[in-house]
This record gives sequence, C-alpha cells and structure tokens, in this order.
Amino acid sequence: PSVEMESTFAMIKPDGVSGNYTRDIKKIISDSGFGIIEEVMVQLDEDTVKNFYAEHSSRSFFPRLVQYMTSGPVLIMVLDKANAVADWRVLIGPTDAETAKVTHPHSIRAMCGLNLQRNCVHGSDSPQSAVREIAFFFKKSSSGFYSKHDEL
Ligand code: DGI
Repeated sequence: PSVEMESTFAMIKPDGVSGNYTRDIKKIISDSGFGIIEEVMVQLDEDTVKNFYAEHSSRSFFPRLVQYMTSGPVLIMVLDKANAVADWRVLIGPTDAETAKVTHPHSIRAMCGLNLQRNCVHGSDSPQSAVREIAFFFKKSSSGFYSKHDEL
C-alpha cells in the first residue's frame, strides 16, 4: 500500500461514557475511516491517571484532573488509519470544549464536552505520545493483537 498506517491512542472520558456518547463517537470514528483495533472499558485508579498525566503533575489543576478521570469508567481504544494521530486530534477539536463549541462546532469535544477539564475525549498529541500511550495501556502480542495490561 502507498499510504502508511498509523496508530493513535483515544479515550472516551468518564462524562463521555456516562453521558451515553459512546455510540455517536464510535460512529464518527468509523465514518472518518479509522479502524478500531482494540477497545476496552476500564475504571482507572488514581495511580494510573497520575502516571498517564505525569507531565501535568505540578499543575494546580492536577488533583481535579485525577478526581475527574477516576470518577467513572472510560473507554480506551487504539485507532488505525493513515495519519491517524493528527486526524484524530482534528476530529476531537481544541482542549477547551467551551472554545470548541465556538471555533470547531462540528468537533467531538464541541458535541459532548463541557469545559477545559471535562472535555469528553482524549487523543495522543504526537506520534511519540501515541507510541507511549498505546504501550501504557496495552500490550501487543507477537501476532499483532493488542490487549490491555492485566493490572488495569
Ligand atoms: O492533549 P489535550 O487533552 O488536548 O490537552 P493537555 O495535554 O494540555 O491536557 C490534558 C488534560 O488536562 C486536558 O484534556 C484537560 C486537563 N487540563 C489541561 N489544562 C487544564 C486542564 N484542566 C483544568 N481544570 N485546567 C486547565 O488549565
């Protein structure tokens, strides 16, 4: 094939799952040409969130972020497509869902997010982040299948 497949890490955050947006989001994912390679519903604990968002650990909002991300189950996914990382970031829209509603009204965060913190979905921000984040949540078998780490 002339186009190279890329994988990105995506997550439907607690208010996306509890607000029943999972179906709509997965339809957007499929309609946009992504393959959902693996998906698992998990309840994240504090340590997992703190490790995942370690780069933000010194920020004042960190405790609130951890509280929010552990407030209910999330759906973690590996998405495949050519240019998956950048294209998924475009689909989800800006970090602040309030901004997204104004500047990117058709984005996923505009559809189901509430504000800067409760923004409904996650997407890796670079190919390097995608590699780290996929490996953070999933192990890959020799046959190429992903499964979540046992401790999750
Ligand atoms: O990659 P993004 O999720 O778009 O954004 P990010 O990596 O800068 O931040 C990670 C998450 O941390 C983001 O989805 C929501 C939360 N966050 C970022 N900045 C703030 C924030 N939460 C609060 N409450 N306040 C912030 O300033």
